[in-house]
Amino acid sequence: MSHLKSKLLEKIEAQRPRTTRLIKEFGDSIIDQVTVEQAIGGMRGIKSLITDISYLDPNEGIRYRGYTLPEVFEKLPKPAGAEMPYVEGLWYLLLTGDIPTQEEMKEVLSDFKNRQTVPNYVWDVIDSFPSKSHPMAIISAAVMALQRESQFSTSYHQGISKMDYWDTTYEDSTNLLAKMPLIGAYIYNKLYKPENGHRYPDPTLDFGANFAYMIGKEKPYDDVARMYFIVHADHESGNVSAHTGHLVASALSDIYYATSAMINGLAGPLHGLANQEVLIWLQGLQEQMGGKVPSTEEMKKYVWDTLKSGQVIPGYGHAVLRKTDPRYAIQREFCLKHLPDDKLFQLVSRLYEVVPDILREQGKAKNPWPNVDAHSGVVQWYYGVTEYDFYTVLFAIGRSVGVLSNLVWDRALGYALERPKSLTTAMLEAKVGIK
Ligand code: HAX
Repeated sequence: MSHLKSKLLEKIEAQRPRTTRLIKEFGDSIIDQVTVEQAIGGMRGIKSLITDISYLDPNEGIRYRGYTLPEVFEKLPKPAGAEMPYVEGLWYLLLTGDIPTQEEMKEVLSDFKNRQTVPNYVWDVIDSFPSKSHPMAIISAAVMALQRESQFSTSYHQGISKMDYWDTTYEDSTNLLAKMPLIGAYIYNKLYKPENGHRYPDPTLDFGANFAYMIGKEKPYDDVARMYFIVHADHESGNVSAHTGHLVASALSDIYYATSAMINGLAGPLHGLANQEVLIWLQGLQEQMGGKVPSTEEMKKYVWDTLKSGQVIPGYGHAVLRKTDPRYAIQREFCLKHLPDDKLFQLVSRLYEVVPDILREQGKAKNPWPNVDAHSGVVQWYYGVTEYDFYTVLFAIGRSVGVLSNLVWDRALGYALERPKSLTTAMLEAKVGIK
């Protein structure tokens, strides 16, 4: 057993009695109440999911295993000469709660390399997609095709003990995660850069650098890729992608079914696709200006026109956050260092000075501040990844790190089949006294 896996088992064994005790001794304790508005309004804020992988504070933003994002970037080991840490190190951190040492890091890196072989039928599935298919549909299908490789599914049907479900789920999860950059890069090259051909990973490179290499990008895009995958990895359990993954896996569907489903949820414009929408929206502004830099008044008008036409301002607002997203701030810092004079970056920065006041004045959005998606497209665009349809695929690769580590823990702690209760409208009316 690898060091990571044995450490994980230790942590699982230490954690199990805590979960059992909570259910057995405190099962009836009340942790929240549900209002009519919450039941109709997308269950916003109801405390009914458990994860130790990450926690989202409305004001502070996300913490991974207790670490803020700046701490994660500072503490995780980095490849020699790199500014951003190993994605594989984040996998270690999310699974165990510990920052890997250099020695531990080496083992995880080599484990990932041993799991990179993608069966040919996956390339066939990708190749068979008709033109103009969205890359999110393609990656979802590619992950789905891999389901036949599931060790969990095989061992479940052989009758393994519930206590061991985590083991094959861990194997499946690491197997899939190691392949995600290869699948993403193949889709990118097929759709947008056929001249790159089918690039196989370089065994000397890590997760982020290999992705950069396979899509034909030079340094510092390897750091961009690492940063991008890490900031998008996890946002606790209630967001659409993480929750979908958890829900599907709660039926003991294996991680391939669950990850494909999480990708489908991420593909919506109110969730992951917002990063693509931001670029389209920014380009709309630039087109309207005919190449001229918009004045503050012109930007204000564009924002108001968007709102008046009944659309949302993409990249702003959040269901939980009430301050500027630290994932936005990290990307902004990167831009200040690497592309301070970029026109698109400057436009995004100037919009920051305009949009929150307008959203406040409009008085609808509970959070007028930017989220991660307001910034992510700008960085990609600068480094030549201008195919904005693809941005959510990058998000999906990053989000897999968080969702898959959650799924391993779901199995380890024996989390139950999800099955909330629904009411009819008439029942709800009767409950509040409407006759
Ligand atoms: N522009 C205009 N109106 C907005 C808004 C925005 N950016 N954000 C919220 N609102 C509106 C909502 O549409 C809602 O209007 P109605 O009452 O007419 O339905 C009202 O303000 C209250 O919404 P809320 O409670 O503040 O926000 P929700 O929790 O319902 O929704 C969303 C959160 C992220 C979906 C929302 O802020 C939004 O649509 N933002 C733009 C899309 C976006 O950036 N999505 C990415 C979010 C981050 C993420 O998941 N990334 O993957």
